[in-house]
Amino acid sequence: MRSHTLLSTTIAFSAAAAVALTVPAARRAPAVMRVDFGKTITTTAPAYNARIGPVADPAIKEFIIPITHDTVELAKGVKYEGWTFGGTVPGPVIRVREGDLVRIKVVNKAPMPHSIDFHAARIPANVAYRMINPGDTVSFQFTASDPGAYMVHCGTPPVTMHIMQGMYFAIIVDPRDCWGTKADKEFVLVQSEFYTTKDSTTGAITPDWQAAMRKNASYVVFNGRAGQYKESPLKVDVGDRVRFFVVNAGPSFNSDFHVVGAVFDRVYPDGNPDHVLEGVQTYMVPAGGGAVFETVFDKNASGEGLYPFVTHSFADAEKGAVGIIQVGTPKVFATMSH
Ligand SMILES: [Cu+2]
Repeated sequence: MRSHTLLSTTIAFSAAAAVALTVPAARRAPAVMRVDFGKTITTTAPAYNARIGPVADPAIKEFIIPITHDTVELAKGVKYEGWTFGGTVPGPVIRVREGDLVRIKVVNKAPMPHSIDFHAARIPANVAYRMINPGDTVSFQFTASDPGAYMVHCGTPPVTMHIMQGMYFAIIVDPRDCWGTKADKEFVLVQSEFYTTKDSTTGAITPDWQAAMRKNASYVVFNGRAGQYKESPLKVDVGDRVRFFVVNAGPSFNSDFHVVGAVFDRVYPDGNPDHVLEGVQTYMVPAGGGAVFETVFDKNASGEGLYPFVTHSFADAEKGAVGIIQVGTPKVFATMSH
């Protein structure tokens, strides 16, 4: 199982910047950042890396995204044959800036047709999002003109099946003029559901289409695995302003995002800072939507301690959509009700 972070993106950009410095300014080509999600590999253990680095500077960003069928883990010890972008569920995070030219090349290395659908793009769907047969590629580009936190997914029918099998990831479009606040830590959380059953002969965990049609989820998760951030909390420091990019991949549930023990001083529906809300307890991210949440873990308020994050639709939290934010190094680990 593989995973990727923007760390490698940042490294790639640093190398490109170093080269650019040696070229006379008059002849310098626009800087291009290239990332191949088949090669930039990091770990998913002990949890999918939710922390992301800042957006890279080059105004042209190219991404090569392989589609593969890979073994993933839906909950501790529960292996599953997922369908993926880049080998993990969710796939790698893409981070660009408003106004960037985004070039996408998707390579279908899986044994069946798939496709891709960028919610951040304004583009003819019949061209960019067409079916990609096994062994084929599709390439397109778009200008990221709308800041936000967006879903990317496979759009091959039945879409419910391709999403519940794991074919989604987040793209963040930073506003041209930044976010208006300076975050000390940033995390991406992609909520989604899995619908599974156990094969009576092989014992394998397999997709359950009927359960998906009844919206009877087996697991509801953040970043592909039930409860992973209960065992591996998201760690921040006392005093940090923390920005969460929450994308809801569905395929069918809303996400009622909430942090126990904190209040969001800012929420940007769709992730667009023009939509700012202030003083928010819970905000609903629809299936296929995204939002940005900010809070400060101030020492005089939500200071050192443990803070569960959940979908406040609690039947879904019971199925795995819950994690912990650890602020500082609390000495007493009390049993919590979440
Ligand atoms: Cu697909």
